Amino acid sequence: MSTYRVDGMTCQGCVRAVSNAIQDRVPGATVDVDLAAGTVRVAGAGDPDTVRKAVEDAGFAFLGSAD
Ligand SMILES: [Cu+2]
Repeated sequence: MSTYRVDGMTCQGCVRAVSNAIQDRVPGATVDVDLAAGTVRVAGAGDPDTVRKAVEDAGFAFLGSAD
């Protein structure tokens, strides 16, 4: 389980976009977005770089690990 800080998420649509982008690249991953905190928790993904790419491709700013 890893937690990352992601900037720019403002609504449930953003939550869905980020979640889908990560799950597309990391099949089987469980993604838990905390909108208020601006964090994304990913279970089942070992590679932070893959998560970063997914977040950026979805149009959000990846700010690194929040662990
Ligand atoms: Cu949104």
